[in-house]
Amino acid sequence: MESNLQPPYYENYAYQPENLTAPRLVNGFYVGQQYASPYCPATVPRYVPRACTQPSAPAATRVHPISSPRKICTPRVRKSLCLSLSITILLAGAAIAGIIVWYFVTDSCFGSKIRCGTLAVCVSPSQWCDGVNDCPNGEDENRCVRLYGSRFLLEVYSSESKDWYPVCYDDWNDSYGRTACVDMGYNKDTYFKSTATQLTSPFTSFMRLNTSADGTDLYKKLYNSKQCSTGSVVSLQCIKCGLSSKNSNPRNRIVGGSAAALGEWPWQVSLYIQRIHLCGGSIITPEWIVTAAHCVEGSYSEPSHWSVYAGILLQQEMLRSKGHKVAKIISHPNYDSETKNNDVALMKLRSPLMFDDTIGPVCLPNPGMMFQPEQRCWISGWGAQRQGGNTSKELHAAKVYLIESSRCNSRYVYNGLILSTMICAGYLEGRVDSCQGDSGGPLVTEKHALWWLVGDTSWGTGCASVNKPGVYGNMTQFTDWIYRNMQANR
Ligand code: 4AZ
Repeated sequence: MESNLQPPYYENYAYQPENLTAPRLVNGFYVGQQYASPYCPATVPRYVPRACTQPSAPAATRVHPISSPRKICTPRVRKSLCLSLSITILLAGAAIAGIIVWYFVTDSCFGSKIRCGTLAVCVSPSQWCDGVNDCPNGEDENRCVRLYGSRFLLEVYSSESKDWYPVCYDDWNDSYGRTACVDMGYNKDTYFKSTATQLTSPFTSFMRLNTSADGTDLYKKLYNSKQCSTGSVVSLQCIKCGLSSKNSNPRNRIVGGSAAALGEWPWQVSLYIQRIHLCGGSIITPEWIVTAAHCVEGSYSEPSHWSVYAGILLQQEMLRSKGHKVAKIISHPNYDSETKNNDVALMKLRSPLMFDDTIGPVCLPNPGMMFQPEQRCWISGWGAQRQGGNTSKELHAAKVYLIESSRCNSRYVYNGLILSTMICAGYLEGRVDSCQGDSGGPLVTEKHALWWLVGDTSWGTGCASVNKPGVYGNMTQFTDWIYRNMQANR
């Protein structure tokens, strides 16, 4: 589990117009709003040859004057020459040692090279997604596909032009769809469907399948093309997600919410430690739960201590059943317990959940998805129904609205504490909010008849107080990290 972003990476940010035409990347990098990325900046120093070996013999033995006339080479001159040579060699040695330490401690990928996962192996950008495994674990051939926007447009990264392209539906089939989903980090068993989508906007370049090409590697079969013969591109859904079997109840009775119905929020889970509900979570695949990093901090990071309950509304019912055991907990490596930056974690279950009307995954937001500045969302959980209260006996949910970060960061609200990995939702007038025990649980929105995970409940000053709305992990910032970890821990 590592934190550095690896191209071809793709971040999506809230509050951006969904643009299906404009290229999102320049030279393989997102050109929209960026947050400081620790990943190989363009300005890193160019590769410095490391073959700077020094003779290991004492400096004095290396001074061999070709001819040393006795008059010049007096003992005094020889002594000072030796001294200055020794100092020079010592300084050079220290500099080389420094460079070597720096090389291993910091990023060893000099110049424009890209690191293979967490290994000290680097490859050039043109080796990424070129159909050849150049990294020891093949990391350069993972994550070469992404789904773009709310219509799940399949896009493939081209190592040649260092950009993402939609894929022509010509000759596409479910087998290719499954391969692309597995590359993203999904299990092949969750594969849902590939559909032909008419592009409403003029793309100028596509990826096309050459079915007569040798081998089974999807990426070796793809080539750049100016058009698709069918005129349509692939829309790919790797999991049937975001379906609620009930229309959400618009009554506003969490704090200020109302009791939920079974199947209304089928992705909501209750996370238990020793028969006590501690946090909420959201199902994203049969095996993976998204929650908050602060829920699994310190002594709570031991997977065997946790039980996960899905498809149950009442806490007393959970106490009567066994729940699902947790195999692995992965906390965001850049989670900061002080600032709550990157407050997200993944739980991998020991056995997969069986999906039905009451248990099912929420959709992870795709890059390029737009949320309105005041998008209507919902929060749910078994958290307290008032500040300082007990966790609630039944699942509650409430309607909240996103609050723009500029507003949420204003002096009277959170005065600059809202980072790009956070998103505010609720009401500045108070009354409705998440509270203790809702942490890790979902902030969702409905778009194009599907429910999407916008955030995970993270923090706030009190609950439902004036000018102190709930703060959630900004899921659009975490999807790449989530896929990368699902991929690496399958
Ligand atoms: C908590 O401690 C917590 N009002 C969750 C949400 C909020 C505050 C605290 C937001 O779990």
